[in-house]
Amino acid sequence: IVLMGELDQAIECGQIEVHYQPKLSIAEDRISSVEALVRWRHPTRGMIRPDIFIPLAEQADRISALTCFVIDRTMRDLARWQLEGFDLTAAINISATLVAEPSFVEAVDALLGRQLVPPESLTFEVTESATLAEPERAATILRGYRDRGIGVSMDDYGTGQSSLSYLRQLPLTELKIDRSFVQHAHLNRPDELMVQSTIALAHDLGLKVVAEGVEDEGCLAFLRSAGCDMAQGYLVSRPVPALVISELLGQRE
Ligand code: G
Ligand code: G
Ligand code: G
Ligand code: MN
Ligand code: NA
Repeated sequence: IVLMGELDQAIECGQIEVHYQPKLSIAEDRISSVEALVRWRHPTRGMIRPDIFIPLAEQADRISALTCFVIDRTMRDLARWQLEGFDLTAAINISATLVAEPSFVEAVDALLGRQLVPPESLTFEVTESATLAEPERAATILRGYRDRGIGVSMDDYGTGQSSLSYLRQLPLTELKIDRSFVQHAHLNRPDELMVQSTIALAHDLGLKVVAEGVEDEGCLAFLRSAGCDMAQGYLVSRPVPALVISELLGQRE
């Protein structure tokens, strides 16, 4: 919590950085999207991971300000990539506490109002925990984002309590299968079945499917044969700074 006293200043001083991890469109064999992942380059503590400071920011009521910074940074970087001619979208992680927060919608509207990128090129990634606490409230707020054109993705799918039939009630566009199921899906039958059936059911619901944690070629080949739409993981790239994304996109032209 001591850290939180420094957060606003850290944002102003440029200590908060946004890195991006690509999502590979499997059928097209190209990077079609990136996920924004925040980092804090602290002057004395070194690089602080989001798992450490995101929960603190949530508790200290700073998560809205931090997320607005991440969205702003992402929109600027994405606008530049789109100007360079790349057909790219970007995803931002939205904490459970913000999904339940109607006032955050107004902050998002202010950011969209600057028209840096079309809302259709943004996706919000939310977790099951965000929607399970108060499903109807979450569905209403997420519907508002969908109405504005923003995509909504269910992150870390499979680790929570929800079922795909429950997910049908949420206005989702995408489902991300958690890496714990993906990593060994080409090596182990139960994980293979879990991934295959999740892809089939998600497609029945009209959702795009992203496999997280793809670390080797065998896994990517399995996902391709299973009809998975996108792959994310160390095989494609670790999370990297915006400049490295430009290089990756340029290399593959
Ligand atoms: O690569 P990595 O260590 O960055 O990510 C760790 C976790 O931090 C992930 O679960 C990711 O969803 C979360 N995370 C990263 N950036 C953000 C952010 O801007 N907002 C929120 N709420 N979570 C984030
Ligand atoms: O929870 P979320 O999926 O939003 O966070 C992504 C986290 O997963 C980050 O910490 C990121 O560094 C990590 N990650 C991304 N790709 C891989 C991968 O292929 N393998 C492993 N082990 N971790 C990954
Ligand atoms: O050729 P290269 O070493 O970049 O590819 C590594 C693996 O990542 C390949 O097997 C390929 O399937 C996958 N890949 C596909 N598209 C991309 C991309 O746009 N960037 C990167 N880094 N890897 C990609
Ligand atoms: Mn995510
Ligand atoms: Na995830």
